[in-house]
Amino acid sequence: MIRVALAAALLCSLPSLAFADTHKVKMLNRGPNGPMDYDPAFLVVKPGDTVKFLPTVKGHNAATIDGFIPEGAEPFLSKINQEFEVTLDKEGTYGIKCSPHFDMGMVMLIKVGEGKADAVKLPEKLPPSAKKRFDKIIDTARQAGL
Ligand SMILES: [Cu+2]
Repeated sequence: MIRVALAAALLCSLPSLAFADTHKVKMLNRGPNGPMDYDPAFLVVKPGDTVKFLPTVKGHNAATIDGFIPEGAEPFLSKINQEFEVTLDKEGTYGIKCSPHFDMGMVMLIKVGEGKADAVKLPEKLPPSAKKRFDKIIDTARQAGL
């Protein structure tokens, strides 16, 4: 009996695993949004999906921005020039920066779960170029209906 219950519990948890996706993000010296860019710079993913950052061009990384991740989410910091994978479980908005190019506006947004770009609340303290890029990313996402 216990064995049957366990098997049922396992089966019930399988669908979410089976449909978890991996999303690739290129790190670039120049991208669709300008110099020092992530492509795409706005991602909508499901809880449990994985985001893979690709060192397409040398000199970049991906790190969470302090105070700009969902409550209870784990911050992360990848090494420069290295491919990096992170699985995002907590729903909400993740602000991502490239550590060496944050001041130049190399940032992106990942939305985990429901919600539109309009609902993204930017932190108050951001380098001006990062704020400008976020505004552009949100505007583009809004126009695309995201
Ligand atoms: Cu960079």
